[in-house]
Amino acid sequence: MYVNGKFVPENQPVISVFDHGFLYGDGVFEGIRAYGGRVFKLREHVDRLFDSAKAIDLDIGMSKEQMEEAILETLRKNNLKDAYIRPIVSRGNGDLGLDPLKCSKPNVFIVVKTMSSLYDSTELKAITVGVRRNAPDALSPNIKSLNYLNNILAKIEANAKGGQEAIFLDQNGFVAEGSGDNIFIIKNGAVYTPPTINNLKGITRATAIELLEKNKIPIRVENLSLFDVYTADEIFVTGTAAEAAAVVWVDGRTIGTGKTGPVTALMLKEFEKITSTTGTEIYAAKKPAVKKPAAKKPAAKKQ
Ligand code: PXG
Repeated sequence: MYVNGKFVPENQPVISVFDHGFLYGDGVFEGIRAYGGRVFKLREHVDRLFDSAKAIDLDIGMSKEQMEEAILETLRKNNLKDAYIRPIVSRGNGDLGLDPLKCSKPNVFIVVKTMSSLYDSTELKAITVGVRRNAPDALSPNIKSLNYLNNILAKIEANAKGGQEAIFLDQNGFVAEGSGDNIFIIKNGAVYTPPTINNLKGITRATAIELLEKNKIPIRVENLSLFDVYTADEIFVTGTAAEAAAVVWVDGRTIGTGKTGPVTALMLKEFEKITSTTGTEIYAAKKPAVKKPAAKKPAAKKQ
């Protein structure tokens, strides 16, 4: 993995107990996927990482180009073509007090892993959880921060109530998102998703909207209620880890036919197509010098 400009074995301890990301969740992260040697929506993820950092007044200390190159180089060092990529930027080492001014420089980590699918099935049961999504005026859900306790609480509740995914409502009772994915509802041939005031500006969400528009399926961004969830013809969730998955059961109600519906099936197919044909090449032809030595050491430790 990448740690502040160096590559180190992934099992090597690299973080201090004084790191404010560890102590307070004071930092930001991204979750990115590579498919068949290409990183999907790399620039969009790096843009969001920098926006999250800006929102918490954290200077990452490197350019977006440098961040992209560090991500690609970490993948090359590990000879990965299909991977889950986790850039993490914490406020850095401080003291046991809250004051971020005590942290002189951020810590930057990039962890890469082979990826297996998130859920056992692409037909999920979801539970509307009692815990509300963080209010935008408390901790904006647009910030992909290292403090995911709100999401973990939702997941705990969904697990306890027999669901594979949680559905969050916001403080006003509007549908927000899942614990790690955005939500789409299909009714009478049109697709609906909530505005991003109460959820993460998902990159898969934006891709899904583009794909729906390309297929001339009406897509409307509006506030949704639990009534809309329970009476939907289909529901799907989107996320880098989840990709697109059907939600076929919510709080004891069967959604539509209880199987993956036609719009969700189309999205799954379109998503497979776009992830396998687009993205930033990891092993671009202009970098043969990097590729060669990497191929010579098959037993290299994972970095
Ligand atoms: N909402 C939240 C709260 C997320 O964390 C998404 C939506 C989807 O965004 P993208 O840009 O990926 O389409 C996310 C991101 C996990 C896991 O293990 C999921 C995410 C992040 C970290 C871990 O399920 N999803």
